[in-house]
Amino acid sequence: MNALIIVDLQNDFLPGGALAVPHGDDLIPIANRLQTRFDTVIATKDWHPKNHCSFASQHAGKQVGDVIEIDGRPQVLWPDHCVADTPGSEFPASLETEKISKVFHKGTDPERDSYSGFFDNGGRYATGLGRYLHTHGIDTVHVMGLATDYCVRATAIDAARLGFKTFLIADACRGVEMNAGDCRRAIDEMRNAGVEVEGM
Ligand code: VGL
Ligand code: ZN
Repeated sequence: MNALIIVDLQNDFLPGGALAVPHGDDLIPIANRLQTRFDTVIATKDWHPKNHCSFASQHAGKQVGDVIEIDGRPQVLWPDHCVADTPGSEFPASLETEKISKVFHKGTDPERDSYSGFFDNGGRYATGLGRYLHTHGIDTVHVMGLATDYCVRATAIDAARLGFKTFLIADACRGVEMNAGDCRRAIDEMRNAGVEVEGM
């Protein structure tokens, strides 16, 4: 069975938000249309405490865009974003949410970041998404959302690694593109991980 996974389509990632992804708002009508084609629709939300380690504000002398090391891995520092239970962490008002059967929150631990909807960046703690899909007999996932080069990338790669037949709906994703070519590279990495890229 098929499921649509909508990644991090939240106000803070839309134009005007704290970590705006260019043209992120294009995805609202696209998500509304795509949802009608799937029996199961799942969403992820970036959901941080206000002292989250990925926020530049938590590291003296550091700025947004700097890269530090957390747990032996490089960590990009972001503006404060998607703080749990704030307007920025909500779905946009015009997103249809009736068909979303479950929302998986990630990045909730102040000490670790989580780009993937399945695991934290160290791959140690599961969100429950993988188990949910298995329990519901879902073997195929179609991934869309924000941002191509971070959370979409990580979510699609983990889905493929976990053995789900995984499609990236490329024209239903938008990226941060901090460095030119980031989205292109992310798509290549997804392909190399066994993700089938459709819609481009
Ligand atoms: C994301 C940066 C920081 C994303 C989340 O949803 O792609 N990017 N937190
Ligand atoms: Zn985040």
